[in-house]
Amino acid sequence: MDSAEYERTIASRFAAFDQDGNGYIDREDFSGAAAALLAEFSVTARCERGQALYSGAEAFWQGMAGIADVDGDQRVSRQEFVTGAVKRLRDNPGRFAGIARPFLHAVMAVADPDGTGLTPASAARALTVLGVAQDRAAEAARALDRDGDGRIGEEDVLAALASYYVTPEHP
Ligand SMILES: [Ca+2]
Ligand SMILES: [Ca+2]
Ligand SMILES: [Ca+2]
Repeated sequence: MDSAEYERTIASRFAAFDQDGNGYIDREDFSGAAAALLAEFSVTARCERGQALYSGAEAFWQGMAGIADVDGDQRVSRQEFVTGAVKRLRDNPGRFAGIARPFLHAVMAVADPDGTGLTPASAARALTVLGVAQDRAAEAARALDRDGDGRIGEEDVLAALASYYVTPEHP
């Protein structure tokens, strides 16, 4: 994959972060995603899991801004996302996983209230709330359960996220 193609792939990920579709990734995209997830899974914002989700979302935003908000205007433009992602994450997908981890941990707690492990069905609901088309969400959720035991672990999600957002798929 040449570098222009890589940048196009990264640019296509932008829309997944720009949850409200206003052309920028900013704090509201992350807090809005947290609010939508809490509503979907009937978890209140002020309980422990709700608070963890909001602080995970804020940490994710701060990490994203630290990597990509080059001009410091508290929003990440498409160009900043492409440049930041290409320059700083291509060789280090683990860094991306690091900034996403608290949010993912909190999402999984919200979507797995009894702590028995995240099911593909719940993961698909979470992905749908985050804007993934329903059939693609179901497919992606099934793929997350790599060993087919009906449960999805945090490492499964982190690995998939790093590869989805940062590393382009190889043909
Ligand atoms: Ca936005
Ligand atoms: Ca900016
Ligand atoms: Ca599994």
